[in-house]
Amino acid sequence: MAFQLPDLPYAFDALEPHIDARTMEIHHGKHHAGYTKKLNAAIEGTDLAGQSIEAILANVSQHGAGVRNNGGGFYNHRLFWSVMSPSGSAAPAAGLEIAAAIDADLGGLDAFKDAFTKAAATRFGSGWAWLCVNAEGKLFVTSTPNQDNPLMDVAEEKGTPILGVDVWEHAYYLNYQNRRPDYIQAFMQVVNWDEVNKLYLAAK
Ligand code: MN3
Repeated sequence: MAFQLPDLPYAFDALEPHIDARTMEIHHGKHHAGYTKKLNAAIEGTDLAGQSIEAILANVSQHGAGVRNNGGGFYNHRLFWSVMSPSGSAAPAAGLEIAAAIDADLGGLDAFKDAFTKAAATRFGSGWAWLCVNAEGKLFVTSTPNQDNPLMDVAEEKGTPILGVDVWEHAYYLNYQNRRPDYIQAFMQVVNWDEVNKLYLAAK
């Protein structure tokens, strides 16, 4: 069964003014659709067809660049849409387990935001910054180049992503041009912490 481009869980303009509608429309309808289509083409007729995306990424070093780039692109954007929301916020509700974990593992919300923002701002060229859960169930912040992610066996730091921000220019250039830090700040205003908390509990 082929991988499917997921519907956006909100309208293209739902994240304005933080993320503009035209960027969302192109990003989902062209970029994510493209990764999904090319992933399906890369695995069609191989023993990867029918595997979960997580299983494919876990052994991605054994596959070609098409599987690495498009498999990562498929997974990363699917997570990205889900961790933003028009009802998102800059901080998790105090009662959520993720709030306590950020305090315990990362030294508090401000320290997390500094680390995450720095990881996103300093990723040279194209890539992603991540909040992840490691094998011991602890949170860590990291970044990866291109469409790589921490599920991949090629990643420097491995774990399960529960929050990710896309810092490819296609994610922000129409509205923010070269001002990546402004885009990162805007992203941080629309984080769907309920979803991040759900992903945290599932990964832990
Ligand atoms: Mn993208």
